[in-house]
Amino acid sequence: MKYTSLLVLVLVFLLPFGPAVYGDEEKQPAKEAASAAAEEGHSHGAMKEKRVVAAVDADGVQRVEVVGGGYYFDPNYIVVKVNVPVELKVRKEAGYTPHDIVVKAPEAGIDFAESLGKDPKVIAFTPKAVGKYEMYCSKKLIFVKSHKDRGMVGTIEVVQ
Ligand SMILES: [Cu+2]
Repeated sequence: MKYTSLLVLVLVFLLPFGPAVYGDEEKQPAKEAASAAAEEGHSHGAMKEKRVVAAVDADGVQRVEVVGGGYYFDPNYIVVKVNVPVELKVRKEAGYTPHDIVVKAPEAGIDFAESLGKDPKVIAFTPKAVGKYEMYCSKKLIFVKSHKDRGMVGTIEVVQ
């Protein structure tokens, strides 16, 4: 009962404002807005670990591709070597909901917040300190749980 009212609330709230909230997707039909909103209501993002150990390319750069979507990062556990340059090639799954990828670990030389688009974007950094650092999506719609709480969260582990 509670769940149904929440879903109705989300739908009622989003339908009229959908295009305004997601300014970059104005041409999406309202029908998709409704299904996107419905996803907000019942997704319980699987939190399975998808681990990748970055390989060092011939040019000495560790490259990892990351896809973000509702509500996951794939992979969501990325192991990289300290003091070796990293390039994360990030993009968003097809669809309506905006996502980003954020890591705030300036003490480790990792400090970025990038919106995800359908076209890949490269985030470059060189990790300076061994440790585990959280990556997450900072998006949140009013009245519903944040994307992070729904499973858009993961770890960058920097190893020796
Ligand atoms: Cu997100």
